[in-house]
Amino acid sequence: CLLVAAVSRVRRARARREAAMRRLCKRLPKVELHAHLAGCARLATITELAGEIAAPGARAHAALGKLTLDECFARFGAIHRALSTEAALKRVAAEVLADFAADGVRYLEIRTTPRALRDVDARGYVCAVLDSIGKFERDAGDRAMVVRLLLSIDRSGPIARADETVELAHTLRAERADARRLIVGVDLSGNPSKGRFVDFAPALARARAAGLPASVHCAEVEDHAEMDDVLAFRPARLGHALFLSAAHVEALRAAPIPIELCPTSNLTTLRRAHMREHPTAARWLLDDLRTTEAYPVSISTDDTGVFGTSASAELARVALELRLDPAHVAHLAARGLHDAFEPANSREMLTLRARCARDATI
Ligand code: 6MZ
Repeated sequence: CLLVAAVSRVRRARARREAAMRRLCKRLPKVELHAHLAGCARLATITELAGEIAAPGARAHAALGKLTLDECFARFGAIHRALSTEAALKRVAAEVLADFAADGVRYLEIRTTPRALRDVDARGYVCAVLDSIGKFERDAGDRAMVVRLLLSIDRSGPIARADETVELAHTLRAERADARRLIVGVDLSGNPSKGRFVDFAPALARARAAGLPASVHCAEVEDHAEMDDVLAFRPARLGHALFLSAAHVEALRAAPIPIELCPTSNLTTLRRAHMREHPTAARWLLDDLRTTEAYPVSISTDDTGVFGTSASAELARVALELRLDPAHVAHLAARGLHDAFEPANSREMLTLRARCARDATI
């Protein structure tokens, strides 16, 4: 009887500690560098849009749980079928920005793959996203959240489309002042089992030459030869970076490239249960706790809708499972600000850095 009482006291204390950590993670100013627009669409909205146009398969989006990478990509296909008009895109974009801001994200780099919808072409798609960001800025103000945009290149698509996306970024930046300010980089993503990095490297290099740095999804599946190519290219940031050889780890330690770590997304597709089994976290975050020599890692959501998560939930997951202390959590929450594609000395960045420092009290 005494033992039962002691166990339940310990459980209650743990539940209180966890609730306090979740509250802290929600309250802290956060930076989100790796979020795909369509993957962050609200489940309810996609289900509603799918109902409107009766897109077969989109309703299957409802069941969360263990997803293989292939199942994730089937789900993106279903979301894309539901998200098929300019109005739907603007609605989803507005909701995604509102959700991140409400969760306490203060700097968001949202990324999306330009594509033709039923009523607009790829250019119209990007313009609709820019308009949505503009509306958010007018309604909420950049005091709420600074938003920037990366244009994604889908590695499972044709190389010609990658060239078109880079071209589109240049054209829009030349023609629209908001595009010049908001489009700050490109991303290479898409099904990692399809396409080859080297085929897309020339488009990424052209973007870089024109001032648009790249974040590259890499080592989401095991392919050491491709990771060699990615490291030789030296993108400005790496997404995931899960399956690395000893030589890759050594090269990154010698010359770090910031890593965007997506806890729930990775554990789901790797079918692992605990952050200690997360290869990127175990290698870079836990090491840093021991050495204080911080490798540049930021915590991201990847796809809040598909993985049923949020920026504060990802931070809390890392904090609780790796038993981080509040000071470390506060540091990690806004860590990504150092690796943002928005220039470090821009007016927005200077204001933001000061504001995050002020609000990151624990
Ligand atoms: C690779 C991913 C991804 O661009 O239509 N995407 N690519 N790995 C991941 N991890 C699970 N999560 C999302 O958003 C959806 C697209 O983002 C990429 C895929 O290309 C997906 O189709 P947008 O806004």
